[in-house]
Parts: sequence; structure tokens; C-alpha cells
Amino acid sequence: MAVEPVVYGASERPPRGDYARAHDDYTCAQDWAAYTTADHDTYRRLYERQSALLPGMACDAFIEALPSLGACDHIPRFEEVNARLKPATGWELVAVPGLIPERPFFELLAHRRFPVTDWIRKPEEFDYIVEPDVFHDLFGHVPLLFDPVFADYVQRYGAGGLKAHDLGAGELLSRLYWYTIEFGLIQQRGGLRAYGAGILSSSGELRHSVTSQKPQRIALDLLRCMRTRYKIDDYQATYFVIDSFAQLFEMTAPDFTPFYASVRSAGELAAEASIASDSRITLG
Ligand code: HBI
Ligand code: FE
Repeated sequence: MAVEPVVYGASERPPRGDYARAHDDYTCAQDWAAYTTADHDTYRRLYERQSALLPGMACDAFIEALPSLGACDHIPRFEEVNARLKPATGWELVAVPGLIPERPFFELLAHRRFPVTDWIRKPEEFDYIVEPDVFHDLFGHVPLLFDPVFADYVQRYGAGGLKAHDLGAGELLSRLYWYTIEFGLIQQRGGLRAYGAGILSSSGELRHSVTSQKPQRIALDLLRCMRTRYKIDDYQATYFVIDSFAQLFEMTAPDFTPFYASVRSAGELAAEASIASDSRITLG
């Protein structure tokens, strides 16, 4: 069944993936046999470069779980990852042709099914790609799905997303996704580390987010976070910092329904805004 592609950001850009092969829930089969030698080589080179950058920059849970992805010299078969992931946390990877609309995206997460784009960037896009590809989705997102508490957070996020979508608050909640699952920082023994997939799959932003004096770092506060717009085409101006995945999970336990009204009445903030109530974290 053919489904409509979605493109975030530049709507004039033609969608990359082949949505004609997707089912009604936007999942499709990972056409593993269709990857070329060059595709596998791109994955291997990205994996090699990125894994070398992790010590001192990525959180411990990510570094510990990374080998669970299996092969680093070719694009893994999602089924093989699932053979380890399902018994670990009950999550399973499903292939998708690319970005999918909010509602089906939340629906998959709420059922512990993580959508992974199956195509890989071209060699000339090695350093930068606008849409998520299999390297971002797999290398960036999947290791932390092996962490039981983080895995529960992502499912809770999906369930909350379904509710938010029906309340017309999907955009507000998507800022929480952005500033935690994509660009989150965590304070762990030894210092500040990255846990967000957008950071962990980017060679430039990893160092920037953890070591640069340029961005501001603020202790995660839900209201502050959901008021804040974000950058889709540049390094983040603001990063939100958590103490633990347990803190993140507990913070998102309440029903957000009354909360969205507070976010709306407090008003939007620019990505680089700084306000008096911010609890700022400085590099030690
Ligand atoms: N689809 N494949 C895919 N990957 C995403 O990260 C994604 C998506 N659709 C919607 C979406 N993200 C956003 O709405 C999130 O910010 C919630
Ligand atoms: Fe992502």
C-alpha cells in the first residue's frame, strides 16, 4: 500500500526514500540485498570514524552497548540486531523508507518498535546529511535502546506523543524528543557526556556539544525545553542536561495534558534564548 512521504524543513526538497514499498504503518522490508559494496563501505567508514571519537564524549551506557549492533564493517541486518535487542529490552527495529508522519511515528514507539531508515547516504554526503539515514538511525539511536531505563523512556515518549498529537500539541512534545533523544547531554561521573543520537552520529557536533564554550547548557526543565525552538541546519545553540535516565523517565511520568496550556501561555523562546530561571551548567 502506497503511503505519502513526509519531508521536514525544506518542503520543496523531494523526499529521498521509496515510500511506494511501505505498508500502511509506514514500515517496509529492509532490502538488505540491494545495498552495494559502496554502501557497506560508507557504513564501515562512518562507524570507524565515529567510534574513535566516543571515549570521553559519549555516555558510558552508549559505549557499552555499541558492540550489540554487531557488524561494524557492513550495514547490519535489522533481524540480527533484533535477535539481541528483543531479549534485552523488548524493543525491535523496523525498517522505514525515511521520515514518517508524527502519528505513525509515535504509534511505533509506543509499541516498542523503533523505525530505522534503511538507505544510506552517498559518499559525497559523508560529513553531512539533511535527513536521517541508516547510519544515524542505527548507530545514533539503537545502542541506548539496550539500556532498560532509556528504553522505557522512549516508549513512554511515544505513548505521550499519541496523546499530544490528538490534543494538537505534537509540535510542543517534539521539542522534548529533539532536546533529549536527539541532542541530550548527561552529567555522569567524569563529566558531561552526550546521549542524543543527533550528536552521537555527527563527528562535528559531538565535540562541539561536549567541549565548546559557544553553546549554552541548561539543566533539563520540561517547560523551558518545550518552549524552545531548535535548529535543524546548524549545531544546537542550547543543550539540555540530565543527571540520569531515571530522572528523565520520572520527569515524564505525569500526564502532560494540562502542561501544554502552560507552555503556550509562557510563549516560545528562540533557540539561543537565555532566561533568568535557567539553571546553567558550565564546563568544569
Ligand atoms: N520519522 N523515520 C522517522 N524518524 C524520526 O526521527 C521522526 C519521524 N517522524 C516524525 C518525527 N521524527 C518527529 O515528529 C519527532 O520529532 C517526534
Ligand atoms: Fe534521529
